[in-house]
Amino acid sequence: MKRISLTQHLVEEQRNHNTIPAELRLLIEVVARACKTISHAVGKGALGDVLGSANIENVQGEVQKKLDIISNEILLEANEWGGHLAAMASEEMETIHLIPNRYPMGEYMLLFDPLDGSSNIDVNVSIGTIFSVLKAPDGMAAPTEQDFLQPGAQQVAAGYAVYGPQTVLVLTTGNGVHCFTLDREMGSWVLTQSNIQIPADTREYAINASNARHWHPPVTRYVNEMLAGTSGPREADFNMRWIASMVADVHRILCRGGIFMYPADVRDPSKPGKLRLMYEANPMAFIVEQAGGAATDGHGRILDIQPEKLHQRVPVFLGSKNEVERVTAYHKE
Ligand code: AHM
Ligand code: MG
Repeated sequence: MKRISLTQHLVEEQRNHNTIPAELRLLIEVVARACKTISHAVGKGALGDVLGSANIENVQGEVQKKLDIISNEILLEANEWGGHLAAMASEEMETIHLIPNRYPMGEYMLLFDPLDGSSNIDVNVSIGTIFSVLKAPDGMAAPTEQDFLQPGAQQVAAGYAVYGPQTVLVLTTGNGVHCFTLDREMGSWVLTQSNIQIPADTREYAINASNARHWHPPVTRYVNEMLAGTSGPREADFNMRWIASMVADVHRILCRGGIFMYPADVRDPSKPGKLRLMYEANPMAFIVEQAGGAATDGHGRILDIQPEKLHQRVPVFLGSKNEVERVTAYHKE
């Protein structure tokens, strides 16, 4: 098999489709390199003194793990000096991170969830990094939080890495979704799947069912109909999977189809769901749509939402198109 490296893929995509200018290519390669470093730290586990809590709360009010902080630092340091970025924003930081003025400023803005699936870090279950790339508004002098508040449809690139039995990087620049596997001996990303397509139909769903008593009626109806199996209105049996790492759940859906849900519920109206629009929902929605799937907040397309706050939360329904459309239709009835 002829091996195509991430660099070769990016160069060829630029040559053939003109979607990856040099600065964006640098950005993607720097993020991919940072993911390699994070993968290495994750893989050390107890041998690396990286497990456990850092006993600090982040802006979301969640206690940070040591690896959350380490991964955040790795991404910040890797991306500061290249001249490709104007600013960064992270799920783990309250405010945006400006590029120190000893370095040149570029035209892109990078957002990330440095280590998604934090509750799985200490128990050796797959976790990952999610990232999203926006263009700085024309004529922007000093970046502000406001400059980041662009609908997901304006992303120029998005991707995630999964640190699991294999370390993989999944990427889109708006021209399909491609997967690279980390060759751990060589330290290089090798293209292992191009133009991934999510099947439109599925018999597999993912939701944290422990919240069932708090769900809104359309979600309860949708899940109950699946639970009813062959004798219910769907006339089919469904399987359930919940890894509690969005990266790993979404990756499974990219590989074999499925629907992933983190709905809003009747509890705190100021927290519609758990997942964050800018660091989780938008990049995953971009990837899923590019793979032929769909992503909504139960009402409309996630990528069309005009963000109001950097850390805003959003309900998420994504994956196989026909199922996402069905649960979205239930919200309209
Ligand atoms: P995190 O970014 O703090 O890790 O939280 C996001 C994670 C997602 O990866 C996952 O889908 C969800 O939280 C799991 O939630 P729950 O704890 O309700 O199972
Ligand atoms: Mg997360």
